Amino acid sequence: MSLNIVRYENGNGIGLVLISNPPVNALSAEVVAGLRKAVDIFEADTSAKALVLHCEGRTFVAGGDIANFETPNFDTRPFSSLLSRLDESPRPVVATLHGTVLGGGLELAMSCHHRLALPDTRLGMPEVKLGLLPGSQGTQRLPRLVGVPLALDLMLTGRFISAQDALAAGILDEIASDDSLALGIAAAERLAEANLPVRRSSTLNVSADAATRQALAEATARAAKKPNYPALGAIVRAVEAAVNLPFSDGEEMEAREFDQLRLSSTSRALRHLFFAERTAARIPGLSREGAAREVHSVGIVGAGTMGGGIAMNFANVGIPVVLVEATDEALKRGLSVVRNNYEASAAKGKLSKEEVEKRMSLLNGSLDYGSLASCDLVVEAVFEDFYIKKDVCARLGQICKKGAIIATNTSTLDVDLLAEATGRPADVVGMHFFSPANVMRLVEVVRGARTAPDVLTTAMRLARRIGKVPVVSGVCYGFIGNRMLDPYIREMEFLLLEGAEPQQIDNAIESLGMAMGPCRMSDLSGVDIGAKVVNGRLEAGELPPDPSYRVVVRKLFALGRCGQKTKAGYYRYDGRTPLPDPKIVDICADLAREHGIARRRDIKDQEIIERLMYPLINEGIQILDEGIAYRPGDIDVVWTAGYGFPDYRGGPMFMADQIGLSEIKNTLDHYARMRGNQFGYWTASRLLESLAATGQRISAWTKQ
Ligand code: T1G
Repeated sequence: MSLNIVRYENGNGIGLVLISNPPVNALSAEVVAGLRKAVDIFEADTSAKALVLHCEGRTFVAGGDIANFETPNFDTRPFSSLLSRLDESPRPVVATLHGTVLGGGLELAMSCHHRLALPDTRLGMPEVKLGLLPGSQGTQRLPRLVGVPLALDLMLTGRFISAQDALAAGILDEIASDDSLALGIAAAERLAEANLPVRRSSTLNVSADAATRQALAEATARAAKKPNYPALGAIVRAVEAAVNLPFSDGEEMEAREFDQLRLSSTSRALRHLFFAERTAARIPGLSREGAAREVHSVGIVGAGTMGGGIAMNFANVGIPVVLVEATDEALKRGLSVVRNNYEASAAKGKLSKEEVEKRMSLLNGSLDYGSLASCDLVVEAVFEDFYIKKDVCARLGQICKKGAIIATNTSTLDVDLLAEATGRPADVVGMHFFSPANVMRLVEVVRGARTAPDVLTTAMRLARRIGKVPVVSGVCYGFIGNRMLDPYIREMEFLLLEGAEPQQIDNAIESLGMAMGPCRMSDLSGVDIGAKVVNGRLEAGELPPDPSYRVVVRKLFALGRCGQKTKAGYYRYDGRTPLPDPKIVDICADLAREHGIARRRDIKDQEIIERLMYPLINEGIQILDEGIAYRPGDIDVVWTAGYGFPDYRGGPMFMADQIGLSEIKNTLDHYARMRGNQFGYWTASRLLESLAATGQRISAWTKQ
């Protein structure tokens, strides 16, 4: 048989199944059908003494085709029954592994009798990251091969393990030095010749010892603490079935759990984000293989919190960095902060001491801008002040070599103006990292009006190379994330003036799943930072003509209440612990009186959620209409990867479709009536209005 995707051959009495479904040999319906046909032929091919399963391309099967799970009647059982046929085959079945053997791919491999892998193969069960559990006997075979504790660890974390660890654990039978196919065929011949009973994972026993019971108890307790991730409990129940029930009963229970999880809101949200993060890397009108510039060395101006964190991202992947500061003292301080960060990772066992030194050796400090002249890309990460950044950009425009890219890390300033200041705007792009820059996955890549296509492509690829999730934004105040944050924080302050307290607001928002409420977040990032931006925009005449707009942050700053760093802001602090502070109530009451804002005691959590989230969603839809963001999924990636938005809700645009755009529009209208709409705070964007009126979803929208 010779279908493009799955082929069966008989080479010298050994059956060979070759899968070729780029890019990752995902188990599409065609692959499963092709596999079934190939096994039919093998079972009828009496001249074949054994069978070898092999994949062409970059990896062995990397899992089920995630897009398939949306099809209404998707069922894992046909694939599972195919695995049982391999497991029960009277002739040996060998799997030859390479690349990333994940999910359904590992389930396919575990149904075979012998598994060999190339040394750099990685294996895992990442279904939990999609809100699923292994749905094709994985929860039954893995515990039988490696024991319950490790099986639970792998399935509950979704982490990958190396071929060496998989060999030690009992998943692999051997590691192939190079030609895994040839060695796989040799293993098949050896097993056929030996004619000994093969190792069928379904027949292995699962130990029910104390370690098993303890692992199950701990996993059950942990799963109970995360009700928004139902896959955790399902995995534990399926592994318990592997311990207590016959294989076929455990398999059926697993399939039922899968069927439920597949339709769960959490899994649908996580599957949406899986593709959204990858789609965000695509730039409309530019080929994915389009021209890009080489980046072998990076310069960073500013060794403060952001500059140091940014530098670490490049050193982490072996790119040398020149870090430039104005004074030796600032440079030394910046480098010592970086070293402390690395040493903290080493103390947790995440890095070896050698790795710390290797990365530190890639960071070279300098007081001389001239040392940036040979860098392929230079990031300016100096203080968020237009005139300071403009001067730095002008100097970089002169100093950086021809073809070097100049990236600005600004979070609020006009990238086009900074690009013009360099005198070479085509070489300029925004790369807005999020603090802490060595931890947060999001980078907003800001496409200036004159940014050259290859510069944009380079910035996107470089962001992915350093392990970030890049999203393209057009030039506007606050780009995507901070612009949507503006109405969210505006309403937080108005609610404080109207009588809500910080802890009520934060608790309501954190009950929605946000990692941190707005008051706690403001105290952490610095009330002064927020106040300076607001005061700057006030001076520039960019604020609404509303005297009560963001008066709270400006008042707190004026009182020196800058947040955690001054032990008081929206809260008072015992160390890093925020505690309700009666003074904030007095401050807000006084401000309310000054501005003629009535106080009330009937503010409910639902009102808080609606008044913070719906204007945020409305602004996001406006951003789409303006073309600042390419797609709704891009906005979801920004908020889940950069602002602690709960991934199990898929992001603000995905959540908007769950709420319903008409409901959002009607609620905005409600608050317009209740609060007045003199400054347009509650005006629905044009696009929201039209989508709501026609019953459409935002996730299906694309800019024509
Ligand atoms: N299904 C569909 N498409 C997939 C895919 C998958 N499982 N994995 C990758 N892709 C696409 C991806 O969208 C991108 O497409 C391209 O491949 C390269 O991916 C039945 C139910 C394998 C480690 O969760 O972790 O098995 O953008 O950019 O960085 O019990 O992809 O090029 O058009 O990520 O080198 C379990 C998910 C599924 C693995 C490669 N498996 N994939 O990383 O490339 S559920 C997973 C990954 C399951 C069974 C259960 C990574 C990777 P495009 P990429 P990469």
